[in-house]
Parts: sequence; structure tokens; C-alpha cells
Amino acid sequence: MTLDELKQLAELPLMQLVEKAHAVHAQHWDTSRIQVCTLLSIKTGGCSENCAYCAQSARYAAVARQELLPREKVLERALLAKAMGATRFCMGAAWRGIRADDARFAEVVEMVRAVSALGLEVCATLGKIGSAEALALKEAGLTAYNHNLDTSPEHYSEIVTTHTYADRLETIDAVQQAGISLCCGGILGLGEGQVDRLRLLEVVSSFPTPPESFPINVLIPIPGTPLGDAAPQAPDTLDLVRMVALARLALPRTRVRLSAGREHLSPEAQMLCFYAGANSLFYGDKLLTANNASIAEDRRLLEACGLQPELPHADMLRPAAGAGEELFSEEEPHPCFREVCSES
Ligand code: SAM
Ligand code: DTB
Ligand code: SF4
Repeated sequence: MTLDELKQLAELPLMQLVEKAHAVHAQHWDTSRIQVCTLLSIKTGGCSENCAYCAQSARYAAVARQELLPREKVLERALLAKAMGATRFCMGAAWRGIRADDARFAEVVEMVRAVSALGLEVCATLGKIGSAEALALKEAGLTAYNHNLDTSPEHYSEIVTTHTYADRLETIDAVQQAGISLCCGGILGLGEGQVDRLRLLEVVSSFPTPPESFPINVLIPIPGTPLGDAAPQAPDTLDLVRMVALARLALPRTRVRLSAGREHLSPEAQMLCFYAGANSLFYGDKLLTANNASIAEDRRLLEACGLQPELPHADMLRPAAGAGEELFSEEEPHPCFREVCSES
């Protein structure tokens, strides 16, 4: 979608915009379903980059460092996520990037293989990778790679100077060339203007293959980071709803994920986001380093909204079944989630 088209939509009265977005959502998706994803930081802090919002940059020392978690620990958390009703498990590592000849990469590939064998969709966000890494991750069963552009090309250098927008696009290209689904979204609250948000949507919607998921993060101000104190122009909830609706219209077949920043979002605001086209969220008390909305609140929210967790993609590629698979039936993949939903 072009910037002009997006500007026209963004100028509509919010009610009209949301109505339009809901109609497109209902045309392409089952509006009673939501994708439930769980995050795990597999390597925390100590990142060489200077992204101004990020707790994990070594420059701000906002979080304790943790080297790569052992595979068994990751598998334990993936099983727990599955038992809680998640269908996608997203592993994040605070690296500038990683190369195939690094032993830690080989270990992550094995983590992907093992998590995938549990019958979960697997997403990873490891920073910059090239085609050798993307192909190895694909072979191990990776469903999606998260690599956000975060904002417009014009605003990007206000937020990070240790790598460029073009660097991000290179990784995105390698991921897509390898046949891995792309998860690529942004953050609201970086001091960007409305045009920056629209430009981000223009960029991702004009990829030859648009992203499979578009996470919308709301800045969580992390003390110690450059954006930790002031949270310049923290977006209000109606701005968030507008962004969700615009994303749904620009990316009709993309999952729009309500990502960081839900902790202090009211149930009403989140319901409006679901109505406007959001159909995925992060579930679990923790994101990577920051708190998420609580599991108990999310159960109440989804039950009140009548939203059921989605099933995993039928066409997702993964290696043969491994340890843990027999614990869960494919026909009834989310019994725990539903049971707990009806308890609360
Ligand atoms: N090194 C990987 C990378 O750069 O892609 C790591 C993943 S990074 C933590 C993933 C995304 O989380 C960022 O692109 C940003 O959109 C989001 N994020 C990180 N810190 C955030 C914060 N404080 N508030 C909101 N979103 C945040
Ligand atoms: C995304 O867009 N948001 C997630 C996931 N992709 C990797 C990460 C949110 C991180 C929030 C801050 C933190 O936990 O440190
Ligand atoms: Fe954080 Fe990723 Fe930036 Fe590193 S590259 S500082 S982990 S957002």
C-alpha cells in the first residue's frame, strides 16, 4: 500500500477506519480465534548494538547478562508454553547477529529442531543472519524469523546508529529467500510521527511477500535506556487502535500481533484492538526481559472476548516427532488453556 493510500486511511474518522478494518479482518480470518505465542529470552543482555529502547544493549546495562540457556531448560519452557495453550514459541537472543560457524548457532539450530518436534511453531530472533544461517534454521524446522524494522527508514537513525535500516532489510531478504516466514513489525512511542508509522507499513506491505506476522509493540520505558525516562509521545490507546486497523488494511493476510506494552492496557482497549484486526498476542507473565500482561488477566480477557486460541498452522514444516510429542493430541491441542479459561 502506498504512503498516499495509507494517509487517506489514517485521516478517516477512527470509527470508520475500525469498521473498514474489521470487515477486512472478517473476510480473511476467523474472528473468534487468536494466535497465542510465548516468548523466551535464550540469551540475555550484553548486545553490542545501541537500540535506544532496548534493555539488552551492553551500553545501558539495564539487565543482568545471561549466556545461552541449556537446551533442556529451553525445552522445559517450550513444553510449559504448549501446556498453557501456546502454539508458537519464540526464542530471542540478544546478539547483533550470529554466524553459522559459531558453536552457539549450532546449539540454537538444535533448540529449534527440538522445539519444533514438540509440535509447536518455532520463531527465533537472533539479530543479523545471512543465507547460510537462514537455510540451516529452515532445515531444523523454524517456522518464522522475527526481525523488526521498528519505525520508518527516516526515523531509524534516531533510534539506533550501530546498524542501518539496509542491514535489517538484508537479513529480511535472507530469511524470505530461505522460505522462512517473516515476522516484522514496529514499536510505537519512539518519538516518531504518524508519517513514520505509515512509512513502516508502506515498506512492509510492499515486500514481494508481505510478512506473515506484524508485531505492534508499545514502548516499555526501561530505566537506564535512552528512552527509559521520558517515553517521548507515548502513544495513547486510540493511536494504538488506529495502528492496528491500518496494519490490518495494509496487510490483510498477516497476523497482527499485540506485542510489548499490554501490561497497562485496559481490557477495553485490547478488545478494540482485536475488533480492529489484532489476532495474535504474547502470552506468559514475561516478554524477553520485561513483564507482560499476567496470565490470569489474559485468561479473563480472552474468555470475556470469546476468543479461542488458534491451532498451529497445518502446513508448517517440522522434523519428525520427538520427545514430548506424545503428551499432546493434535486434535485437542489446547485442553489446558480451555480448562483454565473456564475455571476463572
Ligand atoms: N537482536 C534481536 C533484534 O534486534 O531483532 C532481538 C530482538 S529485539 C529485543 C525484538 C523487538 O522487541 C525489537 O525490535 C522491538 O520491536 C521490541 N522491543 C525491544 N525492547 C522493547 C521495549 N522496551 N519496548 C517495546 N518493544 C521493545
Ligand atoms: C516483538 O516484536 N516483540 C517481542 C518479540 N518480537 C521478540 C519482544 C518484546 C520485548 C519487550 C522488551 C523486553 O522484554 O525486554
Ligand atoms: Fe536489543 Fe536487538 Fe538492538 Fe541488540 S540488536 S540492542 S537485542 S533490539
